[in-house]
Amino acid sequence: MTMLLPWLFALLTVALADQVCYQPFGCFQSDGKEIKTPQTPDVVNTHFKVFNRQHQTTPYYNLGGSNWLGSMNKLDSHLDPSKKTKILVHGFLGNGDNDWIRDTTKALLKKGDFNIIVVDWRGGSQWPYEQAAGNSILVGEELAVLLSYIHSSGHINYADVHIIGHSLGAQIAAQAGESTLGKIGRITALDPADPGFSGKALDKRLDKSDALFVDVIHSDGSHFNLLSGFGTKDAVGDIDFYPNGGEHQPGCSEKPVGSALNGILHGSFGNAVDSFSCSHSRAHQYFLESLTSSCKFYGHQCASTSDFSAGKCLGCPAHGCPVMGYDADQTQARGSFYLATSTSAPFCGKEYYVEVHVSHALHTTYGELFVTLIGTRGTSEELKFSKLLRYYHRDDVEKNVISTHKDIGVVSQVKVRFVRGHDLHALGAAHEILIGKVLVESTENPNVQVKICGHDAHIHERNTITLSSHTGC
Ligand SMILES: [Ca+2]
Repeated sequence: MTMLLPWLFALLTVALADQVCYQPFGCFQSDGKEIKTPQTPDVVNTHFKVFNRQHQTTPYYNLGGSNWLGSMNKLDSHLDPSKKTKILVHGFLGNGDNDWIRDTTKALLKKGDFNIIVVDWRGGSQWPYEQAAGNSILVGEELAVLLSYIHSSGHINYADVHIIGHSLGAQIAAQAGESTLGKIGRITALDPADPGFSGKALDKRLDKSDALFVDVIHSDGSHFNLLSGFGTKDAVGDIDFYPNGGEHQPGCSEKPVGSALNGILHGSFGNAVDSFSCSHSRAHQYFLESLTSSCKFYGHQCASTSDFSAGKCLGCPAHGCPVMGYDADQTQARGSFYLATSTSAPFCGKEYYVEVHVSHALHTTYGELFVTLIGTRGTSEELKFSKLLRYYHRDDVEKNVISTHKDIGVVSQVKVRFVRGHDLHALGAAHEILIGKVLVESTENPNVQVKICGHDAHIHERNTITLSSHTGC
């Protein structure tokens, strides 16, 4: 027994060391892996900045510093209780001056006469991720304390509060929603952070109980590998949108280390996260575009990415498709919704379902295809058709939903370009691809399919051919 006592003492010390308490925000534990205990509130140094239509670029009031709890009444007096409140929260490596926060603030104020509060926790959002993740839980509790105060003073209704958070900011929104006594109105989670949160108990991560309505945009849900995959793939909201499958966004080359270093070297460390993970940042870009564009990101209910790519979920029901972004709350639909976007801004476009049938005569090759659609109303930009480099065997059929910048009407011709891969997989692969036919349909009219025959046309690597025949295949 006496031998055990030092052991017990050691274990107790570890347990205590893995918990910190910062009243009135509560006590915080490490999970021993991806979540460290938070740094002190002084280090995290959270600021709450109030903006409105008269003060869109510099804060009307900036609450922060070591005595901010004693000054909550001053923030309070800068809110208009007759207006709804939008709260913006940045994520890992971000800060309250990030372009997307500034641009979204202005776009929201154009949309409506809101109180805007920007939560700036740059003191706690930096490397390493595990520390930022731990700090985010403290920031969530700080926000909950502030909201509870403003609510008790009669300056907001919880139901009129809408928190928009990116990455760890979405988990901060969840924590705040969890810890306020009344339910807040809405959380828009922009690629909510995955490591340290996915799979945890509901009170430790974003879920649909954190607000009356929770909408989620998944843009970087691939498996986390320190370079990408920062977002969760799990459906965690009332409504979850998976643009382009939700794992990897078209137009993102995902060369994170070099791009991030470039950002840091050029003094834009705060924006380094944007280059660090292009797909992760697309979520807030899509949300911002939903505020400023008349084009709608229509989502199609579907069981999986592969079903969507295979054209099984095209079209919209009679009551319409839900819309990703700001108008996501204008629907009664619930579940997982899929859509395609363009590869560059503006991202919202016109979706087409395309099938490429490889010829029976093909010798196996390895590469990727790009297509340009030519229709009655114009020509699309060149669109990346293959999601990744892949093998093409004889009689293969590749299916995908792609999005063009503009409505090109009924498609009559298609240009196909073949780019052969040059890695080890390409050893022995043919230097050309042969096309049997291409089928195209607009997602709005899934019953109208255009067949364009390839007649086993050969496309040599890096070459493009235009197909326009509609007979003989
Ligand atoms: Ca929760």
